[in-house]
Amino acid sequence: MFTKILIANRGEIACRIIKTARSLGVATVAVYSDADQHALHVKMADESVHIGSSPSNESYLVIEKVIQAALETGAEAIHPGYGFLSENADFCRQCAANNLVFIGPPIEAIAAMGSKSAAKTIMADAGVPLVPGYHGDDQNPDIIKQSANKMGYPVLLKAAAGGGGKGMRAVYSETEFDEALGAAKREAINSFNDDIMLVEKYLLKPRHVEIQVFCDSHKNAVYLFERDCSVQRRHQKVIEEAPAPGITEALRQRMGEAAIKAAAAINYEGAGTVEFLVDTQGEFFFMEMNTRLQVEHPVTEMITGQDLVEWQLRVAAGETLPCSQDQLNISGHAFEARIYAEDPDQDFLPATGVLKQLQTPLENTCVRVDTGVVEGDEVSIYYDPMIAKLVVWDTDRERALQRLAKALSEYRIGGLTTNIGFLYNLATSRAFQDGDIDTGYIEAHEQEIFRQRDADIDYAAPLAAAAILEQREHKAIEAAKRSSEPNSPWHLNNSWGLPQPRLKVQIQQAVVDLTVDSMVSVDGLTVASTDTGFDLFTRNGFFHCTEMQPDFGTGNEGVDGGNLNAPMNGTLVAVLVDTGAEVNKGDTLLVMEAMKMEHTIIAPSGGSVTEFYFQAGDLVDGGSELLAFEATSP
Ligand code: MV4
Repeated sequence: MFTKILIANRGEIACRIIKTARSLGVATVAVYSDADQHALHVKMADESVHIGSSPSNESYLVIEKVIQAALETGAEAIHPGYGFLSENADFCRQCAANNLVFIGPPIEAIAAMGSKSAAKTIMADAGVPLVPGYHGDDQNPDIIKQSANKMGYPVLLKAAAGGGGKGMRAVYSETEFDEALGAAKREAINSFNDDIMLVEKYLLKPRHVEIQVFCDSHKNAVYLFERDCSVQRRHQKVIEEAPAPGITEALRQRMGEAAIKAAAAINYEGAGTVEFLVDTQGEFFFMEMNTRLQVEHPVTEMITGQDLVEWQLRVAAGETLPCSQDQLNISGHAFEARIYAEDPDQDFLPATGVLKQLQTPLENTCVRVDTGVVEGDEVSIYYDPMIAKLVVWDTDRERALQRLAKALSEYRIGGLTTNIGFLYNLATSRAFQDGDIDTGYIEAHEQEIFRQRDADIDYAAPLAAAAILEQREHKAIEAAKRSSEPNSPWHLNNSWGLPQPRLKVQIQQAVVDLTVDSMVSVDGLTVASTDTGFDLFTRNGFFHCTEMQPDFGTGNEGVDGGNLNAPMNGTLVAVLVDTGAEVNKGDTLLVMEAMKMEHTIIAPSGGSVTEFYFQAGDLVDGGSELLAFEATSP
């Protein structure tokens, strides 16, 4: 086993790798950019080396700097994590040239999987099922079109160098073909500087099911079952799970064995993921192979009880696989939700800012939070705005999903916008609970997930009122405890002596006026205070709420020049105009404080206050006349 390794990454995956290395007694070296000077992964590592300024292409992606950091600290091996240099064949070469072990697959395997077309040719030769199509070197448009016509439409054009849906075009008829091919090639050139195209039969409503494989340098290979990553948004995974819903033992074994064949075809070593599309008939087709540890690997760890980073370190150090295939089993069900600093209501615009509040759900054997940030850290513009991966396990899918929803409702993040509400709505949506998922899930259930429907407001409004009154009750009790007169009736907050309390609340985009004639208590309701109001997590989904000052009016609406009464018991805190001074309709005359909120009393029309009956600091009973007002003649 290694004595010291360098982690060529940052954030949650760097912290995660350091944890396992530490458990194995392996010393760790972190690398960091200017922006990550105080980052958690730097604090966790035994040593750290500054490698450049904040932009990734001036730090984490600079091969020479990473290699230099490893050499100067005496690290024997480098773990690349995912992203950054993790699938960069040149980086692998330079590690080897400097006698540094690259904790990952051989260079040839990375190179072989770098092109979708080349990968498909290798897999076809290995007997791994492919989607019907063409992925040849002859890029004559007529050849590609003939293949499409022969397969029948719809077909999918894909860039061989592509990924994440870039350079991909669906074609529904021959008449569309030429334009679609041109567009796909232009996008491919712009994105990858390579416009080699392949064409496939377009599978409708497919599932993205991937198999975790592991191979050592002694020709041993196992699969650690599957993960379902179908729930994606614009080719970014949102929630992943293991095992995949609805996959039979027989299909699982067939896919696992096909994945092993794929790995063997490229003499694979280390952790790898073979991605398949599964169609509505239960047939599976090779999509691509990832030659790195995936972001979503924790769900596999939760159902198998294996530490995949430990496996990586052992295999890279020349050891044999820790388990044989018959020693691996699936236990229970796991989900991973990717918590992001982004605004789902602004088309998932990345959010930046300081994490003023950051409290994770209580972690235990069933709840795991992989994160690279702590309260007070800044989510910057330089890197992927993932805050954490929330991973949960339970004995079956239903219980695991309940645990996910509960954990999401317990997450407290303040200071920037997150996707937690979106994740909660997704996790509690009916079809997701039923396991009825495919790659189009989010688009197909957008209304339910984004919950912009006003209909929900009727459901949420009384809950919001209950939350506010509950919160006030709690504050009143706390205030009484701190008071020299704890039994004073002023500390009561149970609408004592008040007319029906009125509340004004913004719920999502709707503003509602509420007269609350009774507390509403609903089981399964969680209220989370945030810096912009409070969040309701209910069985009908997530609602962000902001309390607004209710418009109490004057109590003398329609009475021109009438006196103005106190809308409720309270304290007069400020008189804002002089007696006799001319005022306009709507001008603020005085401010009261009641129910821990300020209430303004405004001029009902143009005119002047002829007399104030109270002064600042006075306690005022609800309904008392506050002042005499003389309207100017219309
Ligand atoms: C497909 C497909 C349907 N039919 N290929 C999307 C990006 C890349 N991973 C491959 N992708 C797809 N390839 C055929 N022949 C549908 C997708 C697809 C998809 C696949 C997995 C997860 C999410 C997806 C979202 C949109 C489309």
